[in-house]
Amino acid sequence: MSRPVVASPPRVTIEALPRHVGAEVEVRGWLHQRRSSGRIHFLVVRDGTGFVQVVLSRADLDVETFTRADHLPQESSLIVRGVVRADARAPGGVEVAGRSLTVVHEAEPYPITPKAHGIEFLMDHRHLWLRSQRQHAIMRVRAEVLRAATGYLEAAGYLRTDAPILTPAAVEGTTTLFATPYFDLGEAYLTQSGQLYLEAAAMAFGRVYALGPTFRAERSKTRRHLTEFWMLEPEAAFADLEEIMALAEGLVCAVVAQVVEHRRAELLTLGRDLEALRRVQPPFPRLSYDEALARLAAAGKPVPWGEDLGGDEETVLAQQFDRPVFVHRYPARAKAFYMQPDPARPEVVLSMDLLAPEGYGEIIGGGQRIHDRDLLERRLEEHRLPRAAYAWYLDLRRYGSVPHAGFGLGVERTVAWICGLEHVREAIPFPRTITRLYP
Ligand code: NSS
Repeated sequence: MSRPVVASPPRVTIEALPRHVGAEVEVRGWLHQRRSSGRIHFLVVRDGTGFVQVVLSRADLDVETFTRADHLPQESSLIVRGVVRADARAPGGVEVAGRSLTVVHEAEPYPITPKAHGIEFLMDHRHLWLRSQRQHAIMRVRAEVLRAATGYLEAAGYLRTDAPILTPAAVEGTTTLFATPYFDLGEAYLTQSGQLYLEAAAMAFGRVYALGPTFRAERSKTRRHLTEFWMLEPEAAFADLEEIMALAEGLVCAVVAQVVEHRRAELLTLGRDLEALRRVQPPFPRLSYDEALARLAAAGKPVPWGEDLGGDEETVLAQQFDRPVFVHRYPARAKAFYMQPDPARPEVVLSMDLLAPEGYGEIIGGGQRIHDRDLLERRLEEHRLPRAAYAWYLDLRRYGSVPHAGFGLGVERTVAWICGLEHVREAIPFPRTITRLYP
């Protein structure tokens, strides 16, 4: 067996470079930026875990490679070998003194340049825009939000069960359904929420949750609306509105705390005010719908009793507090068919929305579900929903029905708030809105 004369250096991610100071390593990635003083070239390389400056000296490379390095277009893919040096001024505290450079692919002129581009141009190039430092920071926060949130629910005894995406019926009203022909069975709809299936799973397993894409054919063109977004939905048997509000409060506090702890660098890259996030501590204020209306009237934004609150109203309310605020007990007629009426006041339901601070609006919606079969049947009729499609859902009220509650957390709105983004479209890798299906 032949052995290599010189062992190749270990392949190291940029994130791990500080643990290899003084050693020779190999880094594989893409050229982000470069500049040169003539005798020395500085290449900023990214590999998906971070960015590092590679210093190439004429003395260390053959003439051809050294010359080529000064002409490489942005986003060319590279393999660099070199020695890791501590450098207090460098981001991450290290740089690499390059000893060899292999160009894997020389990129064509890259369309996204350091000059400012319009948002539509960037969205048309979303498949490339994702490579930017800003998008990298957002996606890492998004991943941390999901890790923290699912970890919190798992620790609280919630079992991940997930829900179907193709469904026969509406959850959140029939006006926002995406329909698709479904073989010989008529139409199927893309799910608006996994809730109905989670209620079945909660009666089977007690505490459950789902995480997946949900869809709304919503004609809203606001900075808070996507047509495809991800929802995290816990559901608990033997639970009421108060318990599910406590779960939402604990979940949001845990998520924000974990992001601030583990993704501080990313939040700073995004220019996020960490103090605002550190104020996200329990207890969150809890306003009834009636109290919310009184506050809105006092702020010069009167809402007639019975109407749902819109984005503007949510912003006015949320601005009165330094942390998320619950609004509970909405009028029944403003909410979905499955909401449990308040026994003390049947014209309102045991629902809750959680409004994020700083104008980000509703990030959570949920509450207690109707557990009485007769009442649920009446509600289906009032909402003109086809009974046959909900027969299985009514069954849950026939075999050991219990009070139960749950909610849905909108992942993109939560990420947009924690990152301080202007629009939810940056909080998902490939956003879908009413005007965008590409890339
Ligand atoms: O319509 S929700 O308020 N509630 C439900 O769908 C319940 N069936 C969930 C449940 O109880 N299991 O939506 C929940 C959250 C809402 O607070 C927003 O944060 C988010 O889902 N959401 C959206 N995000 C982005 N774009 C759109 N269009 C959108 N609609 C809701």
